[in-house]
Amino acid sequence: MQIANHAPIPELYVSYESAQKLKKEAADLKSWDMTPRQICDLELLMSGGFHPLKGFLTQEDYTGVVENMRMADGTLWPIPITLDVAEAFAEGVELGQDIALRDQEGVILATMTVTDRWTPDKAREAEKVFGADDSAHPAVNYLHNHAGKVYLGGPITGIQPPIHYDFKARRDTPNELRAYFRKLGWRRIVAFQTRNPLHRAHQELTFRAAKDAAANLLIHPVVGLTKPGDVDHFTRVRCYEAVLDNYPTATTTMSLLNLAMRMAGPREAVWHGLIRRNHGCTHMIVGRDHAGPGKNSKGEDFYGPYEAQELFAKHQDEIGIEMVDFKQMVFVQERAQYEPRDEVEEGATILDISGTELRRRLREGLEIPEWFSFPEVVKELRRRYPPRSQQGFTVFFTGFSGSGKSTIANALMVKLMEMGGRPVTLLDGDIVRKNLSSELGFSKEHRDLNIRRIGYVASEITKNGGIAICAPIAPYATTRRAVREDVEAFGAFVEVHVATSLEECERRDRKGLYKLAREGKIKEFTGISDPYDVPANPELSLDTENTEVDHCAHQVLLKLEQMGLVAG
Ligand code: PPS
Repeated sequence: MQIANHAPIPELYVSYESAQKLKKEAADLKSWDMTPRQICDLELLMSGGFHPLKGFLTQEDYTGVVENMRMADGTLWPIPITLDVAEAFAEGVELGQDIALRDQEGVILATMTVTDRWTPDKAREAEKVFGADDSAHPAVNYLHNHAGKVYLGGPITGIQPPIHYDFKARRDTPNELRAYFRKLGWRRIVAFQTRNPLHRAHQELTFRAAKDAAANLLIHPVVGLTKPGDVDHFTRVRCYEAVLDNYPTATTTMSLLNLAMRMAGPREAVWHGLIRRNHGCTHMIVGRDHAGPGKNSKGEDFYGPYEAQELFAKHQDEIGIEMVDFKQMVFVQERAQYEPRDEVEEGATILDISGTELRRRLREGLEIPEWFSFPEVVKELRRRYPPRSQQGFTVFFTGFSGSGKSTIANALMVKLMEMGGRPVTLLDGDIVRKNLSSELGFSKEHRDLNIRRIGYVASEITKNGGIAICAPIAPYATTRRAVREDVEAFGAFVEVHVATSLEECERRDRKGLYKLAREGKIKEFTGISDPYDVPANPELSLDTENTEVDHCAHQVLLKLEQMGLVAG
């Protein structure tokens, strides 16, 4: 049964007194520490955002949802809301048993009576729900590589909502939004779902959509989990707040939705509609490629551009919300204004900046014109994505003992400090072994641990805008690759192979270690009695045998300049 948009929606919380009591009792229950995605799902289950669901899906409901988007009783529901757990945990749960659901700090948020436990056919779920069993789809990747093997289902008793420390005043439950609409006398409300920063074209299209539908506007951005690689929600919310000032105050409001998106295109659009209906909206804007996951492993789109609109339209009455077409707005140069693309006069000059082009301009510190976005939004994005020459990065030297890594790394550090701008940290092999890894030896396991620690520190430095210079032997290619991945999540990783030959290192033998290694007095010595994987594709390879240290460091600087990491 659908609930009128101004009436309250059922929540799964018990009263305050019962919650206090239940919380104490629940401390003795077997408990499951939920993943970030499960916490998002639980919040919307408890608040009524996922109404009419009463808990994590049972097996029968799951099968119906996967196979034909319907619960066992026929209710439309397109996305499986499942509690995936580890096999070992599932084995210890009996049917009919209550379990406690905790957040990542151990706070009990709810209890669940486990009525169902089963091992799902994940390939089938991927095919039916996401359209293909292809791990290029973020939700399929999650399903196969992150989600537990077993699903538990059953009704939830809500104790308290997950705790949020950020943007508290901007988060509303469905009933809070319904009450707000009721108070303001808003009876027709268009929702705009988004996971991206809003620019002028979005402002124009949402404003126009609301005007066309003779409705008020709810900007309803997702701040739970979105597509990997998206602009983080902290930055986005600051951007949204700036854009909000550009709407007439009496017409528009914004609220943050702690949803874990699946990027399931058409099914996701239907799901978004149901969620918005529960939040008291009457209309929703659905655009081209709504909630699209990007390209599949063959480089093709997962869904057709209008599939989401078609599926939504088909179920519109049942969803209980009217679809508003997303009009693509473009800037017409001659008229210095935004117009729907299909209404632009022939021969007019259309200006547009794609997402890729915007990222390039941010990266290179290039101009982003006023017609494209609001100055406050651009300022926030520039703060978050400074040009490469202001971002953190890591230079990772690798090579034999005595190859000259430390000497060149030191020279590079001094040169970078002379240039100024960013803090520089040297993580030299010997220094790290003294301060971070003093308990470690030179077995493969210990060397890996040592390098992973260096990688972790370097990635933190990179994340926070500094320069990390690392200079360990780092003999294993796989470990170097893992460090590269850690660092590249936040900035550039520049691998420099100090390619001094073993013969030359041994000839120099500055610390007298090669002699001891040859005599067998030092075991597992790199190059003598332990392996060294020569880097296959380093950003730079240095020949120290015929080149001065100063020149080697200068070559690294030139490489950094070429990569745009330091200003030329
Ligand atoms: S690793 O493999 O990256 O963890 O090594 P690293 O932390 O860079 O430490 C290398 C320095 O330790 C000294 N040393 C040895 N090196 C290699 N193998 C063995 N068995 C060994 N035992 C001691 C050596 O002085 C290395 O210093 P560098 O600065 O590389 O010359």
